[in-house]
Amino acid sequence: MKQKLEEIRARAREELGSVSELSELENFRVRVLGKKGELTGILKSMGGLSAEERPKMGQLANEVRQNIEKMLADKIEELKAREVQREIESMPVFDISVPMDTAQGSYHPITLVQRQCEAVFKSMGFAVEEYSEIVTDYECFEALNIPKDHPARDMQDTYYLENGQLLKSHTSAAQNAIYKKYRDALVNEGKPIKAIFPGRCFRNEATDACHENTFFQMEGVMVDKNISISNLIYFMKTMLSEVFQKDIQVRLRPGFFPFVEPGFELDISCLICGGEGCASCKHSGWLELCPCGMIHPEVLKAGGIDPEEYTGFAFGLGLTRLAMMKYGVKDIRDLNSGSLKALSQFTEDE
Ligand code: FA5
Repeated sequence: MKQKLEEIRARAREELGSVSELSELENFRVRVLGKKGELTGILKSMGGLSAEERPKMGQLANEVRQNIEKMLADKIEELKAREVQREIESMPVFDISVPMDTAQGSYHPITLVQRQCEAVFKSMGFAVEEYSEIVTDYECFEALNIPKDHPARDMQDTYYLENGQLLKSHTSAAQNAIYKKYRDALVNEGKPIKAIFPGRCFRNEATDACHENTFFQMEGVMVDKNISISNLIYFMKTMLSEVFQKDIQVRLRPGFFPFVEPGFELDISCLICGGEGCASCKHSGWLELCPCGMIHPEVLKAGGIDPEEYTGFAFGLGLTRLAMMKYGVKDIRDLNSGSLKALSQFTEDE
């Protein structure tokens, strides 16, 4: 039996050495290690051995089995690596020096308006900040004066991860971190906090011509001594006139957000229908674009800023809707469609 086992091991080594296709290995496994395989057959016949011989042969048989399993696993690895290598070698070689003969790509309309807004705010001394798309409940709600069970959460149902974090439903989720980042410079050096932070937002909501479940906003905050609503209005006006490069009709009306007091809705007259009413503006002639307001004292406190000494404004510009208005895109869903035919029309400024 010992000899048979050694023979099986030697033959397995030889056979595996010559296999060159992964598909052949399954046949080998069934033939040698399978239920009716050679090795299993030998194990079954061990009943006929003497009590003295049995444990020795049992040990050797196990050893041989483990050896063959290891050789098989190594061979699978080797052949898989060879397959990947073959695939890499069969890929077309890209020569970057060859002139392009196909149409050039173009920037997404949202990227274009985001860059335009960033340029406007940078020129007015605002820093541009980036913030994670995955945030904590504290950042997205609690730090913004929206405690658990507050009805304002219903408007911003989002997608939750198993660890309790969530995909941010608005760029306001970065406010707390921004205040903490800049408060020392504000308090110790008297530098006002001026920052914008564009980002992707997610909401669990039904989509229509002006609502997406994934869209972009651009938050802006300014905090200093004696900041008032007139500062807020000045920056909003400047941003809109620079982006649109023409007069557009806006209206400011009261709006409720737990993190500002007072709060406003800033709407623009729909540029798709000229204010007559259409699907893009839910037939109202106006599109909610940029809610804003004076930062609530509780929110400043959560960011480590004394509301007795400092005030500030915040706004949450709907970048995706701004792109719709700027480029005359009637249905917001086209912007996420990935349709190159639709999106490649927008090439200005780059
Ligand atoms: C907010 O998200 C507040 N965080 C904005 C804010 C910031 C208020 C700072 C005050 C101070 P709201 O849910 O209304 O608010 O969204 C703000 C803007 O984002 C909307 O006016 C709209 O332009 C855009 N927006 C909101 N939901 C969607 C959506 N589902 N699809 C596309 N754009 C949206």
